[in-house]
Amino acid sequence: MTTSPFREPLSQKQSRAFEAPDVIRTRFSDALSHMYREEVPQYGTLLELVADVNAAAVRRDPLLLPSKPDSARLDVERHGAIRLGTPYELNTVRRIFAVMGMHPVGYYDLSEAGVPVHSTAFRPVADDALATNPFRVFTSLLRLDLIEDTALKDLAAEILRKRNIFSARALELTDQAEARGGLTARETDEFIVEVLQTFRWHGEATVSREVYERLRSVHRLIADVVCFRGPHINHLTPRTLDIDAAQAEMSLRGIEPKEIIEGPPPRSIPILLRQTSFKALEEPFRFAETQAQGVHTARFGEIEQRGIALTRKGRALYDSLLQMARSDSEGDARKYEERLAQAFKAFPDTLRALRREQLGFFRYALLPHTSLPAGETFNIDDLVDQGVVSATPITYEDFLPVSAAGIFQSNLGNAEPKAYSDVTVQSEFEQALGAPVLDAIALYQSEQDASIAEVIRDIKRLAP
Ligand code: OOG
Ligand code: NI
Repeated sequence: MTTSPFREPLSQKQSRAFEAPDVIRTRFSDALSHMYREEVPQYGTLLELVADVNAAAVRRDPLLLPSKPDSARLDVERHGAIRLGTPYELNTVRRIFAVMGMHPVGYYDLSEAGVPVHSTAFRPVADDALATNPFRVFTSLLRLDLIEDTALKDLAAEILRKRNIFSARALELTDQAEARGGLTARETDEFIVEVLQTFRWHGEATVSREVYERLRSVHRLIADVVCFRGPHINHLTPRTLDIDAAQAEMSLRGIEPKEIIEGPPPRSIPILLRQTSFKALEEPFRFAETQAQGVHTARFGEIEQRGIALTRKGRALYDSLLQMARSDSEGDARKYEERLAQAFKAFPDTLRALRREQLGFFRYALLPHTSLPAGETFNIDDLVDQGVVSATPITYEDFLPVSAAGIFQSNLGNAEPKAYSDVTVQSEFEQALGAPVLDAIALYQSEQDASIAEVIRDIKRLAP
């Protein structure tokens, strides 16, 4: 077992009477998926499309199916996103997700890209929890401090102060889970129903048309976060094995995808994350007071393909090559794709090079029936080259700030983004959250290190 420095706080205290956090997470993710399919029927189309594309991809090339544990979780794998308004909301959401074995990983500052939020991703952390169900929620907190108009800022803060996005019972059950160390099966049933309420679409705004329009004219995102009774889940993203095929198939099934796929270009060895989305749909709602009808666009669809997690060195190379392709704003989407492909020629594209140059993370394991080398010190790369040890890419479980900004922009109607000139305020975010965010790269590193330590231990134990 991996000796990750991170231990599930709940499982330690857990007794047999409690449902495992993995089970609660899977049940919640399923329930959310059902609800979202009802709310946004195109999401159902997306799920069918991805299932078809994945099946076809594996038929064409069986090697495309990731090795375990990735292959086993593919059918249940998805991520969602919510946007919150206050520190209290973020703090409480953290506590709720902890009950499901999900913890904040990473800090994403989107203000540089003209989106007035900062974010984290709640996800499972331990490798066995990830293997069971890697459900993640990209969670953003609105930054009212970036709004210049003080009167409007105060108004928004006042509206947010008055709302309560959690049911009393959801809060009670969360307290209970923390105090006792878990939830029973019956409490879990209730917890899921109650927490789902926070994520659903509420067809009534908390504000008048006038206030909605005022907030919307500053930034569409601000109206989306401030004017409703809850942080409606705004997308749920299934994972595909072939995003280029999925992108092409979207148009064929009457879904209009955004022009470019975010992230790295197509490669033989996928790295990090590639994503595409379709535009937000128009949903009717009622304004407060007059009950007049309005239409709001917030919820959209997204598909993603995941590849190997990169080391700090690999990530630095990725960031610089992406920057190179993006710095030149000439031309259309096709031109951008060409520049991207050109720039990424500098990124090694074989497993061996990614491993040898320490660009990607791998999980190592001793292969059965091999003759073991003797000795005191071992070089893991040599052991792999000698055919004694296998190296399986570790999947990237996180998000990418530039891609996330692109996704935000496209569903906010491609308004010309203007960057907020501001320093990153991770410490403020963590204060609101009530906990530090975990460092994603450190998590991958510790998984890789633990697998190497186990290999060496095994060799020393088994070698003649
Ligand atoms: C979140 C957008 C970011 C992703 O996959 O990068 C995201 C949002 O629009 O609230 O989900
Ligand atoms: Ni997303």
